[in-house]
Amino acid sequence: METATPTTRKKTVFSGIQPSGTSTLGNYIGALRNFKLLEDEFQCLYCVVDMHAITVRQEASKLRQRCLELAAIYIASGLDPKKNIIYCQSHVPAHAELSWILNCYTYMGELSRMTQFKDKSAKHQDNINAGLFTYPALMAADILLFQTDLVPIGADQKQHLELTRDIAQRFNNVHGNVFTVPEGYFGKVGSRVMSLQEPERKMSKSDPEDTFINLLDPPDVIRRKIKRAVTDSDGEIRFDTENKPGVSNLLSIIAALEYRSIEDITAELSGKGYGALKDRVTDCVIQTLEPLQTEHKKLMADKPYLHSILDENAEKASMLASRTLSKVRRKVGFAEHGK
Ligand code: AQP
Repeated sequence: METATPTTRKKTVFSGIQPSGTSTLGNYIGALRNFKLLEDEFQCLYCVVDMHAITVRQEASKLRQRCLELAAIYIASGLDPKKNIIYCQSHVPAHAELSWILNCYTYMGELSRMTQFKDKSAKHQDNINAGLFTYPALMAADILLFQTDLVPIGADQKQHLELTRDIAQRFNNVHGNVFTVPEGYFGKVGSRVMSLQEPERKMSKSDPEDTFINLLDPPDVIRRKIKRAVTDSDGEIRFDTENKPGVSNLLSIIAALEYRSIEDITAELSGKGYGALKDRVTDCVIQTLEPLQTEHKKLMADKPYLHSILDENAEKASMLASRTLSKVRRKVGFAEHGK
């Protein structure tokens, strides 16, 4: 008689980026470059979260284009689309369905404490919509749908992940062990890359152009933006986020991109001027982005290929999602159908 060899399930990773603009160096350092590190050990799902993007007004034709652009960025960053499930959130309706259910397990008080909601409502006072408010319940659905173990994200998403964990535990307390309670995965340096113009604020793709490096910026634009980056007037290269946020941000960018410690980079540049610091950051960013940009250009020239990847992977994601969703439907008491 044959004995079955026990199969160990690979743990699951889920993360997403909004196609609300072209991704920034912040998205790259805080999230994207960590994705590749996980692809061998985990079953990874990397999502283009277009449903999150419409919590802020988007131009339809641009959003459509950016979804493809972001899928191409994922692949150009080195992710193998056969190994990783790279897909669009709106192609898998299970995200919306679970999100509705989880809305009913999320409290208004919790949602109103979310920093991103406060920041974005201040930025978009003419459009403080319910989707912006319940964004974290959709994010919880994204993650919990796949029984995710690990979520590689930047520091700005920590609060949303905490809420996801709370929602999962709350649901499990009522209905038994339905959801895996996920952990965050954060890089050692660079989990919060700051704006080049206001280094007290995080770098964001929907802020004015000169505040961020866009991953597809050509070298001359990168050089110009970094040259204009805000520093301070004391002229000393030292890491001190409170008193020298601009200089500290530039040091962190080099440290993160070269996987070195901040102390190491500071020692290397100590005694030099801010011009030298900026040249060093510029070279390092250009060098990092060059291969990604070359690959991205090739991919964008083959849209049918990109569409085929997204279609294929949406199907895989839907299949995985349906396992969790049917369990959830049963647990909450929805009537059976199709029997
Ligand atoms: N500045 C940042 N430093 C480090 N990590 C960052 N992330 C975003 N900004 C930084 C991480 O990138 C991933 C994708 O983020 P997102 O696009 O889903 O949403 P976001 O956090 O709201 O990013 P943006 O660029 O600020 O987008 P907009 O301007 O549209 O709101 C997440 O893991 C995030 O932590």
